Amino acid sequence: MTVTEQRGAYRPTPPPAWQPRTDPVPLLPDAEPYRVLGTEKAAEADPELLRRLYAELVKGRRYNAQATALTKQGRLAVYPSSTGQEACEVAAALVLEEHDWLFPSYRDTLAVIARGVDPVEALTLLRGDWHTGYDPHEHRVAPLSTPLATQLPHAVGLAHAARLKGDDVVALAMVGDGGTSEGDFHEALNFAAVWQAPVVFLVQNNGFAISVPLAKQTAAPSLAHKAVGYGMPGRLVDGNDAAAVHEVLAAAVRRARAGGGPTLVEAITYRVEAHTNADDATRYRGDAEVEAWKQHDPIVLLERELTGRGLLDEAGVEAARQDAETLAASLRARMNEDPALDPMDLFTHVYAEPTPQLLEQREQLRAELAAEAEPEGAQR
Ligand SMILES: Cc1ncc(C[n+]2csc(CCOP(=O)(O)OP(=O)(O)O)c2C)c(N)n1
Repeated sequence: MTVTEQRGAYRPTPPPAWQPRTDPVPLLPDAEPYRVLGTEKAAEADPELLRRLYAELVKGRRYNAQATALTKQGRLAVYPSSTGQEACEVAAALVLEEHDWLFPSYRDTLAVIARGVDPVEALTLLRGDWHTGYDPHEHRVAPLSTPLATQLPHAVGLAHAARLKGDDVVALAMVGDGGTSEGDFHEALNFAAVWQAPVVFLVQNNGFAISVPLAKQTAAPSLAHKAVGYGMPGRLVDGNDAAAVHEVLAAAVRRARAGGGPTLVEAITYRVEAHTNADDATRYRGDAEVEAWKQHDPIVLLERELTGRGLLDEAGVEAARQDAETLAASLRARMNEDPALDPMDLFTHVYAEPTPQLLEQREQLRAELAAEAEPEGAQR
């Protein structure tokens, strides 16, 4: 038989040991982001939960505005506003049990305070003070992470360890669309799926990584599709629909708690403000785009649903606004007090056992401070 005849007769068969590891079809995200508000599904949502979400969204929006104002007054070094993304922030916090863990990024202050962290302590890092500012163990909230995606392997490690110990803990880790390009994102998702760790990954796709639009970040059909490559379900949700985000995250948390493994949730949302107070967003995007997203505002969507169904009246709207004003007033007053800082704290908690160099530097600073504290003329 000639080679050509052999080729003609060749029937490809898979290598003997090969079979698909899992059926990819159930892992695929839906074609459209999941929505609840303004659809028939809204009737099934718990009215109490919707009202709670609403109150937190209104407070969150006011907190964002106040924190941004504090940067202009020199009271806060930097603030990455989550205006427009409040539904993701609040749903992520409310969906967890007290004994679960939240792993936020620098943009997620609202999720952190909605989980119970003191609103001023949550800003410590962004104020330029030392360390995290709050005790991560008190409310089970990891430090706000500035290095992109590094919080994700931490979340996986904690969740996996908890499972090994038999603790009923779920970790919810938040990351931006830009963060999905980091190696840490890949490593975290891979480990989580291989170990079936009880983790929920929430990607807030807000359109930009500073000035870099999503189109330059990935060629994937959606960020949720990335889940399939790791062997976990990917879910797409309207990130401005608080009821939908809560429902999708709640299902993912239940699945993780029951031993079903991790889920990747991509919430489609929009960063209405600039990246931080140090950014000029008009240099890379137009007003028309921002305006279009403002028409799909998370607070308006929920308020319309609640008032339309008689679950919220004008007095309720006013009460939520008043609560938000009280929070903002307290934030203003407390942030306008100069924090009492001890420069020697610089050396605390760097290492369990300070290095000789650190000890030497500590003594240098102590001597400098003591010399400064001496009364005028005493040094001459
Ligand atoms: C490892 C790392 N690389 C680069 C940066 C600089 N940086 C800070 S924010 C940012 C954009 C992140 O965008 P995205 O993940 O979409 O989150 P968003 O700010 O939109 O919430 C970059 C590149 C960083 N903080 N960490």
